[in-house]
Amino acid sequence: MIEFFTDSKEKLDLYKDWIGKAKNIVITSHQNPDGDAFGSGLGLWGYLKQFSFENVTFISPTDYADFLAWMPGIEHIVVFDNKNKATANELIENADLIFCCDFSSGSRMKDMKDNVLNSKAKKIIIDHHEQPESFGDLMFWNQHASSTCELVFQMIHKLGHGNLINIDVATCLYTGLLTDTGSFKFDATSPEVHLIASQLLAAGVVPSVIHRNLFDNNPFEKLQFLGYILIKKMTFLPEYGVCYISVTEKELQKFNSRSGDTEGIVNYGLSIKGAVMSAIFIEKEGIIKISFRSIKDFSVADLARDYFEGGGHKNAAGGRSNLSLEETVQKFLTLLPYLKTQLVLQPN
Ligand SMILES: [Mn+2]
Repeated sequence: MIEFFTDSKEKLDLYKDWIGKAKNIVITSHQNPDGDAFGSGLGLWGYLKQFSFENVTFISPTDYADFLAWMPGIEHIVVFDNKNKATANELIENADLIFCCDFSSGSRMKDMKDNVLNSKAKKIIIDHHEQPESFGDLMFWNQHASSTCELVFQMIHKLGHGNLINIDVATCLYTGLLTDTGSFKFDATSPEVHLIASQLLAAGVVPSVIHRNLFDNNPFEKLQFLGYILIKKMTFLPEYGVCYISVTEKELQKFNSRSGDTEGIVNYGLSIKGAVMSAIFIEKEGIIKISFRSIKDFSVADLARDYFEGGGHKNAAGGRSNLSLEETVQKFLTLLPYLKTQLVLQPN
C-alpha cells in the first residue's frame, strides 16, 4: 500500500496551508535510532531549516549510538532524557506541525508517545513500516520503499524543492538509504534507490566518507565483543536454516557494550550458507529485546507480530519478551517445527 499526500490535491492544499502557517515544527523518529531514523529526520530538518519558521527542532525519544555522532546537524538534536524532558515537552506543546519519521506505531516514541499523540499539532507520518497506526493527519507512506530517506527525498521533490537538497541534506538521506538497504544489497534496493543515490552523489555526497564514518569507526572493544559472540554465543540449526544468538546483560557489561553496539550483529547469522532466518535475543533493562532478519519470502514481521509483541518489515523486524532470556529462546525454538515448511521451502 502506498499513500502520498502530495498526490491528492485536497491533501496537498491542506499541507501547504499548515506549513504556510506553522511557526514551530517538531521532527521526531523512533527510539534507539538507526541510520534511517536520523538520516530521514535530520535530512528533513536540514530542508525545513531553509524556510523561515521560528523553530524547527528534532527531538529523539532516546539517546543515539556513537556511529551516528558525525551526522550533519546532530548537535542540534534534543534527546528526550531527564535533562531535556521539560524543554522537549514545551517544544511539543507549542508545535504547530509534528513530522514522525521512520515509524508508524506510537509506542516507538517511548516516553514521548503521549505528549506527541495528545498535542494539538497536525501530525505527518513519513514511513515505510508495515501496518501503520492512524495517528497521522497526513501520510507519506510506502511499505515497499527501501527507507524513509527514500521517501523524504521523493517528498521534497514532489513539493518542488529538489534544489534545496544541499550537501548536508544529501548526506543525511544517503545515510538512511545505505543503512536500510544493507549497503544496497537488500531486496528493497530498487532501480529508484540507485537513481536517488546518483542524485545525492551529484549533490556532493562522498560515499567512501559516509561508509567509513558509519562502519569503520568501531571501538576496539566492540570487535572483541563481536568475536566473543561469534565463537561462544551463536547457534546454527541447518535443518531449519536458522541462526540465533542470545546475549545476557552481564555479557554486555563485561565488554562495556554501549547502546547500538549490538546493532548489526544479527546480520552475521544470515551470512551462513543455507541460513534463511537469523535472530538475536538481548537481555537489557529487565526485558528481552529481539531482532530478526530473513531472506526471500519468510516474513519475520509476521513472526515478530504474532509471537513477540513487535513488527517491522518482511525481512527485518524486531520484538520483545517479558520472559527470561532462556524462556524466550525456548519459546522461539518451540516455534521452529511449525515454521519449518515456510523456512525450508524457500523458492530460489
Ligand atoms: Mn527505516
